[in-house]
Amino acid sequence: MSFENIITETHGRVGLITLNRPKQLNALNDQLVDELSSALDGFESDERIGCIVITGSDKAFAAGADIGAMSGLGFMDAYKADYITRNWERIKTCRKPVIAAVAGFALGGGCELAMMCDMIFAADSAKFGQPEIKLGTMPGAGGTQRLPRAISKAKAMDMCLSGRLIDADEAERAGLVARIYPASELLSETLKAAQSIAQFSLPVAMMIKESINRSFESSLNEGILFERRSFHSIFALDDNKEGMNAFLNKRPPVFKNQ
Ligand code: DAK
Repeated sequence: MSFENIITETHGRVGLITLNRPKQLNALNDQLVDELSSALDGFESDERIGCIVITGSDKAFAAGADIGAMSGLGFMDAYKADYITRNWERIKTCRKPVIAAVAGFALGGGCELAMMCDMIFAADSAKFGQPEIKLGTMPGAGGTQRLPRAISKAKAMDMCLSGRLIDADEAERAGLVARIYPASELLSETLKAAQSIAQFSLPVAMMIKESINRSFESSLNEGILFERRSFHSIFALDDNKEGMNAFLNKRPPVFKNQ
């Protein structure tokens, strides 16, 4: 498929999606979000892909929703069109692991997009923020919900109410970011990490992701029960036998994703 606002590539078992509206600092409009959703559909259904990376440019992962496109909207326009919602949800429902590789600005909807991914690797140049309040609006794609879960109520309130940006170090200290790399190494290191995840058993990786995500939606006891049943079911996989036999025979495992 050809896209106008994103670029897709495959690197071994990794699907790479690069947001590509450089003149608008990758501001997110309907078309970009539709394309992102189609690209995710493609990588999800491709058995050769085991992990997905979403990235932007050196200057911006994404500087938020497209303010020009939003500025003319009335309540009824946004409500009737279910503004942005439908395809944003596609990222949330992705079952394969997704890493956001963030350099430069990740603001507003851009920060929310990064948080919808399973983890964020940041360049030392990254800046995260929810500056919507400065525009007379509020986070609308999960910022008020995912930030407090990721970084505490105090930091979430600070970011959303002051609109101030935090750098990569502060984001890592707060727990928003999993790893930081020098900007020039961000993509290569992220692809390396993604390759490493993608060579493990895909059903096992998917069950780990599902189980961690379940922890946000359930009590501890229910979550542990979910984890235990998933763990039990993994004994049915050929990959489970392969992983353990390979260890016992001192050889690398060859997973077949079944
Ligand atoms: N939208 C549209 N264009 C943008 C943009 C944005 N968010 N951010 C930057 N641009 C454009 C600029 O207008 C400029 O265009 P030209 O003037 O060259 O034509 C170009 O990108 C370069 O920007 P600057 O000249 O401003 O570059 P600087 O380096 O000086 O500053 C900056 C970079 C990122 C600090 C600055 O551009 C900035 O503050 N941008 C706005 C950031 C922002 O406020 N973001 C939050 C937007 S509100 C929802 C889901 C999500 C959302 C809402 C609803 N639903 C599910 C319902 C999300 C809302 C938001 O994200």
